Amino acid sequence: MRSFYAPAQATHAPQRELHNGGFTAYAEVPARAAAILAAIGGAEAPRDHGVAPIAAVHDPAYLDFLRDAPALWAAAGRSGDAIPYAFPIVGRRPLALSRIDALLGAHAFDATTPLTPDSWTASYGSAQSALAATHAVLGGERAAFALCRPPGHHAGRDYCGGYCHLNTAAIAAQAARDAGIAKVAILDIDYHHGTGTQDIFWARGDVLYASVHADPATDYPFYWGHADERGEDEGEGATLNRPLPHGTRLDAFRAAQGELLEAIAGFGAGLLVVSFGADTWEGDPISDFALTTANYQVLARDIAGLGLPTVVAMEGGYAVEALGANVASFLSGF
Ligand code: Q9C
Ligand code: ZN
Repeated sequence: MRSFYAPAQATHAPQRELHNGGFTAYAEVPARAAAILAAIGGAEAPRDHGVAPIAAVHDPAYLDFLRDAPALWAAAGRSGDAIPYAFPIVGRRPLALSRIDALLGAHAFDATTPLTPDSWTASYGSAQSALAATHAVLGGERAAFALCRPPGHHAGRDYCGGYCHLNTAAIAAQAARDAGIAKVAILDIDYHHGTGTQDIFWARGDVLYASVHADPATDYPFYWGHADERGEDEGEGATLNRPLPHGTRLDAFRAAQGELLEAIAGFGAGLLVVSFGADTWEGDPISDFALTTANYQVLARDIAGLGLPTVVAMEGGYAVEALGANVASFLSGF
């Protein structure tokens, strides 16, 4: 399978993250990409498709923010990574503030996504990998893999969060729409619900968002991904959520994914984007599902059974020692 990765994606390397009330080492490390590359035998560098397909999903002011925030942070006399600590909760009036802390809070839904001077370049490369995989599939490849790191599915139109800055799956789906594919489906099987992807396509009927994930009653991101969230307006019924409990194994995961695959088949999608996270693995350090390495091939075979041109976009997976084997197992199912 053709795979895509830009070397600049390795440059984003925050020092630490706020985790359960204290600072811990940042889990979303560059070594994740190196482990995957080693297991799949390398990847092609993506062609540069420019900023336009990114701006088709994200607000221009947010893209400016991602580029400028680290310099504003340094100009405010701060050392280290830029981290927000105050947020405009729902109901506050929109204010155009320029103080770096106000900008950070206005463009993030959590405090676990530090920005470094390299975050923009790395995430831009991650988005280009998603676009290259999408164009490979549009050009006739049965499936292609975008080694997106930093990941993307928590990033919304104008906010970052959950280690994500640019929503690579959404950028891929939108690029397929803009290339003339009338309906696109996104299947998200990362351990965490894809907050940003759901928000981006919430009121749209042309892109189906379907996710299996840990129940947000117990797990991050808490405020998104409950079973009764089904989209609105044109998008009513085009968001599908299947929250599952801690300890979930292949049988229950596969059954939930199977329901979503049936819905995707009925939707009439011309292209599928899979947000694939290996943080559902039994040994993941920040997650609580119990899939095995071999299980990923089974899940991928079920997905491949749809017969749709498929873009696989990497999301989470934090057990670096097993990540390469887990990704290779999944890709082997195609
Ligand atoms: N105490 C992705 O997998 N931290 N993002 C959770 C739990 C954020 C995961 C903290 C997890 C984000 C792409
Ligand atoms: Zn995840």
